[in-house]
Amino acid sequence: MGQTIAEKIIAAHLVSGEMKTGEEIGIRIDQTLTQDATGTMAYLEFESMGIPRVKTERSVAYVDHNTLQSGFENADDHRYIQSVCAKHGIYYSRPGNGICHQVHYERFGIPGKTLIGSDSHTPTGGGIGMLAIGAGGMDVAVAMGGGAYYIPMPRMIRVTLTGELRPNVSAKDIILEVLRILTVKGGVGAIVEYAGEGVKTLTVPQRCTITNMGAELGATSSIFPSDEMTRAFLKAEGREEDWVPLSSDADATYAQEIEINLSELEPLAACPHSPDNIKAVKELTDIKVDQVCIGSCTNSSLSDMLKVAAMLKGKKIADGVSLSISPGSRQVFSMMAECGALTDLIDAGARVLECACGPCIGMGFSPNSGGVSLRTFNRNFLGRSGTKDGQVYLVSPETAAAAALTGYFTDPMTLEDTGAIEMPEAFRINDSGVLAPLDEEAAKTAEVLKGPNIKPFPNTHPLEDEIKAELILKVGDNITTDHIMPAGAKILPYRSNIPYLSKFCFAVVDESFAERAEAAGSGIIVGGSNYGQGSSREHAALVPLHLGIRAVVAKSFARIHAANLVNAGILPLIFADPDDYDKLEQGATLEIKDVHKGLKEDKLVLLANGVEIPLRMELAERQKEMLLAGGLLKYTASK
Ligand code: MIC
Ligand code: SF4
Repeated sequence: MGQTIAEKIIAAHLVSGEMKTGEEIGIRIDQTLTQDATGTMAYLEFESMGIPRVKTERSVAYVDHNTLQSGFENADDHRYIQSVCAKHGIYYSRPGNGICHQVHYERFGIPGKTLIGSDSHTPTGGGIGMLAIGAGGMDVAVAMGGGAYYIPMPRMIRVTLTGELRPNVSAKDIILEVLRILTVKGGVGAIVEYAGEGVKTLTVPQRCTITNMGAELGATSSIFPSDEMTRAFLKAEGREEDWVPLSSDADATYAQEIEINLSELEPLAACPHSPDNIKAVKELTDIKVDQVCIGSCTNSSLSDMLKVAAMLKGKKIADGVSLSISPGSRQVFSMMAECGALTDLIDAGARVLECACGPCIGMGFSPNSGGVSLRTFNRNFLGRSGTKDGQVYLVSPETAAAAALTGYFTDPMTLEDTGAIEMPEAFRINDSGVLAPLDEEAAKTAEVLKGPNIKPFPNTHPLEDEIKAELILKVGDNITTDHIMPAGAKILPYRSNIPYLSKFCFAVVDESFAERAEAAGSGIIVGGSNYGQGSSREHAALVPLHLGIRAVVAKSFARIHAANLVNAGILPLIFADPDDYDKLEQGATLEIKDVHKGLKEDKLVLLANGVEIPLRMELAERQKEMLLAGGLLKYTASK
């Protein structure tokens, strides 16, 4: 039987399990990436394994999230990451060198290879034909140590693209259309493959915009074929030798198929506060805009920047609008400077920020109270911008530039077409922002530098046979990790200090949560469907662990978060009948008996005021053993 692209890569990397949808498989990992906000934890975890040198073909640590040093904390963390990389064989991409996903596909990604990264947008690499997956820091640490990465074998979705995009309609509109069709839950447990004649019209950076935002579908990954377009991109990066062709077999089968005619697509926007709340831009034109932010790992490539510069050239942004531009990488930034596009942006009134995540993770540029912010980013969750009542819309660079000019939501198709962007045949290559690790001899005596901000991990517990705890918090559907463990400029410096971070746990939902949980000593959280969607931050599991959370009972879970809970030794339990969710009240005392036996048999019963609520689990045998041992690190140590 024929295979899809992802199935071919999985088959070539399979170390355990059978490739049957839903069954756990282990795959060998060729490359890893981390970023600083999840990286400190990942490297502490790696160090605790006592392995002198990473066993991957290439591991890279990026510093791109915490680039505002308003105290010693981030600077200490960066120094720690740099020193740990030098010692253990990891490449270190310095702050200012760019956003991890952008730099990785420019400089390191290779079609056909596997990549896991401690960031949920790692699937960006699918744009050059990698099997790239977001994971928790502990899983990345294990992969750096040569261990396999485990996932349930995904089902395959094919999105066939026909036709060609019209002027001022862009790759962002394609993925927004996919989000409209599939929603933020539609990709859970799936790999989305793009196929059809339309694929040939999309450049690698455009493809990477689409695979990047596949994370918002909840998908395990997204992937494009590796074709002549991929080859041309790698050639322009001076890496043509890394190219291999990759495509699916004609008789490959898919669990679901979607078709999108690019010629009919129009500019779209994801409205507050969810990436799947899609409307056509032309329906929104009476909305006045306060802020426009262009950048992030979704839309910060050279072609995105040149398009915006062309639209703004010789013009001024509207008086009521504040415009930020964050180029995705030093390569993009220097090429913008070289060709004069940067001057056009500065002259038009843009505020140019450094090559980093910046406003996307709430690092500055929070909108005014109730402010409307149009962003080329990938997430518009409540409060993520740093302004709780901020109204964030996700749009293409073209729609963003149009609004910056007029001060209102404006369909860019109604503006004069500035024409297609001419891309250079070769990109400017300057890898001075990446530091190679020390050689093995020098590494032996190299020191790892830890500052006082780095606190030890929370202690995990072997699983108790009986859990009796208060239902500390009951939340609804689609709770994101930004709700559980918010980010932003005020809190991000403490990503290696779990006790301090814990004060902010669930603060956007219920400010008293952390205090109540700590006072109770042990607790259970109840959630709706798609609990834990969004980022890969394992802090959304480690912090609840620190606060005594023993189990989360939900209608369904997002993949990375469920894995992070298990890695932290917290039980992710599912209502056998989703309607039972309504029977539970915050504050109730909950009991689960015979936990060990129930875990073996995949069924447990929750007792709430005499009412019995049947629960189920979606756990592999390996994960059950891990829970019994008290999480991934204890489990690994016991082996
Ligand atoms: C995000 O976009 O939410 C982040 C910040 O990049 C996270 C990682 C983190 O919380 O550090 C992600 O996507 O995994
Ligand atoms: Fe950074 Fe935003 Fe991309 Fe996350 S989504 S990696 S915060 S740019």
